[in-house]
Amino acid sequence: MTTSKINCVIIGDKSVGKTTALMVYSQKEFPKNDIPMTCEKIDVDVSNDKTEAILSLFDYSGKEHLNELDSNDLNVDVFLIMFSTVDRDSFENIKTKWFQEIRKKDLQTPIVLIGTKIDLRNDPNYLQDHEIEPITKEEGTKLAKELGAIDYQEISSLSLENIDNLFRSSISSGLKRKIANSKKENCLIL
Ligand SMILES: Nc1nc2c(ncn2[C@@H]2O[C@H](COP(=O)(O)OP(=O)(O)OP(=O)(O)O)[C@@H](O)[C@H]2O)c(=O)[nH]1
Ligand SMILES: [Mg+2]
Repeated sequence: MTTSKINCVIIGDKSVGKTTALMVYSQKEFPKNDIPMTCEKIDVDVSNDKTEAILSLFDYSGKEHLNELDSNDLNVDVFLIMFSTVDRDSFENIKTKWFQEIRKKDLQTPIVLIGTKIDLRNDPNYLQDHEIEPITKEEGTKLAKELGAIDYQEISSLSLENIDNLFRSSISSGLKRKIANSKKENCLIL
């Protein structure tokens, strides 16, 4: 059995919880100590009975621009774009910044849209204290459809809600993309 390598790039505004989500997925608990700005790259063995696969997660700081990233060299199989469900600016920036930066140079690679920190969205005191109008599941789903994202997922790294499901679905999308690409390459050789 050959091992597939799925390259997954995670982007989104500063502080939406990208690094935390990766750390929680790979370590299965909310980080107790300070969270680094990025964990740069984590490789997770996601093999099962049928497939041997490594998921390579590339983490970028929200300060960066995708233009500055070498996404061609990375051979991205799936992009995860994250916003915080309790930060409307981060939601608006999906459409005006992150989505455009991806599609400017890459029309094909699948995108999964992710709303983070749903534990805070479910906390009426937090919403009231910070005068936040949270982003609803309907709004997230609508934006994902509008942008042609293959999936919309909501997570909480604090309660671990939906974390495994998110990465499972991303692996499956990345693998499909990889298989489609390798078929194309084989056709070219023929
Ligand atoms: N309540 C709650 N807090 C979270 C969650 N995920 C992350 N945080 C907190 O949000 C803050 C920012 O998290 P990071 O993971 O550093 O965010 P980031 O998107 O990597 O930010 P940059 O690297 O600056 O782009 C930290 O204080 C985390 O503890 C969550 O699901 N729930
Ligand atoms: Mg980070």
